Amino acid sequence: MDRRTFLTGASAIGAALGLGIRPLDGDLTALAQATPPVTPNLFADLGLPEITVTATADSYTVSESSISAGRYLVHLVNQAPVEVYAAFLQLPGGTAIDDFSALLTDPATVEPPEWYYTTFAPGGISATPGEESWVVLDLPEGVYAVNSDVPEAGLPAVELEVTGEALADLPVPAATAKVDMVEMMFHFDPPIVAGSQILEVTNSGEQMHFFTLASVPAGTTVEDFMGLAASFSGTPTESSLAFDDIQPYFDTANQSPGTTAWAALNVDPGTYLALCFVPDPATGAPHAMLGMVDVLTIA
Ligand SMILES: [Cu+2]
Repeated sequence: MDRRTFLTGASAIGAALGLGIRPLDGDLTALAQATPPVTPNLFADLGLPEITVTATADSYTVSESSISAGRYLVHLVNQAPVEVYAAFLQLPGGTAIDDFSALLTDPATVEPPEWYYTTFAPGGISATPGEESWVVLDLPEGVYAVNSDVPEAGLPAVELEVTGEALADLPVPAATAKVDMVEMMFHFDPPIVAGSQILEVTNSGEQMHFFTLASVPAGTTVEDFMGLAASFSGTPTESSLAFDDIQPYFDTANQSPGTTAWAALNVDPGTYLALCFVPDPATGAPHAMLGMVDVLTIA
């Protein structure tokens, strides 16, 4: 269910970024991923209950199957050979986890189910092969599909039942960087800096959003990105940015309007694109193509 493939289809640069598709020659060579530094668990002192999600080449497991509503530290351990997510979404009534898994793992699936961008999604985090990552999520009552969000991983989703009401007085992670997402922009305050930090990710908008950082060469501009993106739809471009210049670096999962999640982020100094590829329901265009893209110079 990689939103860059299953969820946006092959219609956009998002698909190209996610899969390493070269639109001009059709070569499916995997895109080299920049190697982020190891991210420590910055939430250990909060005393939050923990959910461990472990991915291997052929299994995807969640340490809990039934929990009380509340704020959780999600620990993703990726022993699979591809990047995977710990992504959470509520299954609509009547949708069986096996049916969702079948969609998730079917390489022929190119369109998400209609409910995908309107169901409740509290967020999530990815990890590169061999790495671990941490994110704090609020999980209200409901039946969730915890999933790898990557069809290439071929891993089934896992059902997680959440019951009851969360306590009112929950520990709040001490974020030193914040990103707010609305249509169609990011607002960074305080900004992301180099090194380890807690990044608070809030969706104040009306559509689903997520936050992705991709490494790009110094001097890259939004216009470079838009020019490259235009070339994917057949428009000749003068962009100095090449497809191979964009390297996935840090990914959060879909978040519904009104949600906040806290991710542990460790980032090297450099130049990055902030991107969201959730498709706009009215046009089908990924949010990045509608302006939800920024260049961040992180020092
Ligand atoms: Cu968005």
